[in-house]
Amino acid sequence: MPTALITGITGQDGSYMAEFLLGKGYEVHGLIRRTSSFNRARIEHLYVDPHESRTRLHLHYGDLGDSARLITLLSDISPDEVYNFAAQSHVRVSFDEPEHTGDATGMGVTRMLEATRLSGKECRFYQASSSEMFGATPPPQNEQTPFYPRSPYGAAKLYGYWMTRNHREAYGMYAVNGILFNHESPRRGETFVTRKITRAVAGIKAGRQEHVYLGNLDAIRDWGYAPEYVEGAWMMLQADEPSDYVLATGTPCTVREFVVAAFAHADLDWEEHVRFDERYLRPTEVDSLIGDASEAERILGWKSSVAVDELARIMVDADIAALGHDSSPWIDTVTLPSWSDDIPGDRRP
Ligand code: NDP
Ligand code: GDR
Repeated sequence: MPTALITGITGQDGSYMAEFLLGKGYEVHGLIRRTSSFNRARIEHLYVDPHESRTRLHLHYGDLGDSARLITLLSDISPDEVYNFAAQSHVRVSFDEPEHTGDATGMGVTRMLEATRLSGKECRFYQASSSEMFGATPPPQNEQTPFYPRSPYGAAKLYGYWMTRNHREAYGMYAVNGILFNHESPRRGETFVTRKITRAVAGIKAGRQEHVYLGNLDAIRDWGYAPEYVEGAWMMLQADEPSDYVLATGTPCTVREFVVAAFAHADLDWEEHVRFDERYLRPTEVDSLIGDASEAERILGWKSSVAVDELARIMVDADIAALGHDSSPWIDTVTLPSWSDDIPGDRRP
């Protein structure tokens, strides 16, 4: 049974990856942060009480800021694959918290790479790199495109990208960068623009709110469906040779076009409900990201299949359904297990 460690398992991608790997028969370990209230809704449905039956999902407290903890965990778990999804992942927030973003999103990668290297085991390493690294470089963007980050987040990801490449070249590690363009789902964080829009559509439809405040509607993004992208990340670690790949749909869409699609799906007139708030503008914006994922298709056989209009419909439907039974949109409330262990970091029986 292969063993994987996922950092950022409580986030969108980490939760889909956990689900995907458990489905493939992996033993899955996840790094979680200690928080004052539970934030495990995205993986709640995967939880099995270890007191009652054997589980292949194990959670461990830790933080990308804590090298000693990471070194101990990596040598203890000794995984075959590491998926480093953990990061301060919000671009706008990175302008408010540039130092913290540099530490978690940038230096955190080095800590994970070093902990993996020092564990002494042959282990494949996936780094969640980002199309934000292309920043101001015009589209289409692929693996050969020069980088020009436009935010503290983009700069931190670029550092992580190069550290990953350097570990591959310096130490012969199987360490790769997935340069992923935006990918969304009903599990998307509520303050990223697609989810903010689809939640607002659901709220307006239900009569719970009247307006949603947005920033730049002209930005162009290449939005895909997250479950397909985590499968692509896994495929990168199964290839014969380590290499970096872009994953994208290749289809441009403005924020405004996403708004139109989401509101239209709920039979709402967006112009009656969308308002502008300059607080959502960024000091430096990334105007246009459109990926060219032909290398991933050629070498890995990966190709996205969910188009952006369908993505908007999936997300609106999930948010409307969630409002109907007042729960998270990805959880079936009837089958919900409850967390009972207060020491999820403990792997001993
Ligand atoms: P999320 O914001 O949904 O999840 C981020 C995860 O990282 C959460 O589990 C969070 O934990 C964890 N985390 C944050 N800081 C730390 C830390 N210091 N130590 C340990 N864990 C930490 O991100 P996504 O799932 O959307 O993205 C996954 C990764 O892929 C991120 O690195 C992101 O930057 C990158 N990426 C995402 C893209 C996208 O479109 N989604 C595109 C390209 C790259 P907690 O729940 O406790 O906050
Ligand atoms: P992004 O995603 O910055 O591309 O980073 P986000 O959804 O935050 O913004 C996309 C575009 O929408 C514009 N926008 C708004 N954005 C937010 N969040 N809120 C608003 O109200 C709003 N109004 C307009 C933004 O200016 C931007 O142009 C995401 C993250 O997942 C990163 O971690 C990841 O690396 C990149 O995608 C690829």
